Parts: sequence; structure tokens; C-alpha cells
Amino acid sequence: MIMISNRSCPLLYSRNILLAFFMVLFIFFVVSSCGDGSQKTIKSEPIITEASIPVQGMTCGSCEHHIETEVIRKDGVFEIKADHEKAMAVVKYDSSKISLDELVAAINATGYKASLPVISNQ
Ligand SMILES: [Cu+2]
Repeated sequence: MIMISNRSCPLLYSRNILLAFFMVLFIFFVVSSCGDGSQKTIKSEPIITEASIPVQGMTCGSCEHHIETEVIRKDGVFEIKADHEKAMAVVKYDSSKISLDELVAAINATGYKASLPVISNQ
């Protein structure tokens, strides 16, 4: 009896250590994932949206440049590529900072005619 208990004791001990180790790992995982979640809500990550806005009135590269330099200045606009041959401006923007209506208005303010875009989320 004594021999058996002596033999099983270290085994039981190491099992408990292993159990405790996994419990600590589990708690760490839960705590760290909770931390990530709350950080995301605080930071409010950008909602990157890509829109292809039809633009009429562009006739050359200078027109493209005109629209691009005006629209890129807007807060929330990451990228804009105007194309006079396709009569289109492709805009990557943060939809939590600037709306599609504001983008269309920004292009219209340059003297060209922007109309309802086709949205595709990246
Ligand atoms: Cu032009």
C-alpha cells in the first residue's frame, strides 16, 4: 500500500502541475483575448471601402490630377485614382470618416460630374 502510494504520488503531483500549467495558459489566453477586444473598440479601426465613382468631363491626365489632388486632401481618403478614359475615379476611403455623398460632392466641387458609384468592400 505504501509502495503504491509512494509511486503514484509523484505521478499525481506532476499531473497537478500539468493541470495548473494548462489552467494558467487558459486564463492567460482568455485575459489576452479580452484585452484585444477592448483595444479594438477603443481604437475604432478604419472601415476601408473601395468605390468606383463614375466621373464625366475628364479629357486628359491633367483632369485626373486635378480631381486626385483635391479628393486626397479629404480626411478619410487613403487613395484615389482617376481615369479619364474609363470616366471613373477609384477611391479607397474610411467610410467611418467620410461618406460616399461627401466624396461625390468633393469631385463635383472640382467642376466635373460625379454620379452614383458602385461599391465593393475590400
Ligand atoms: Cu484635362
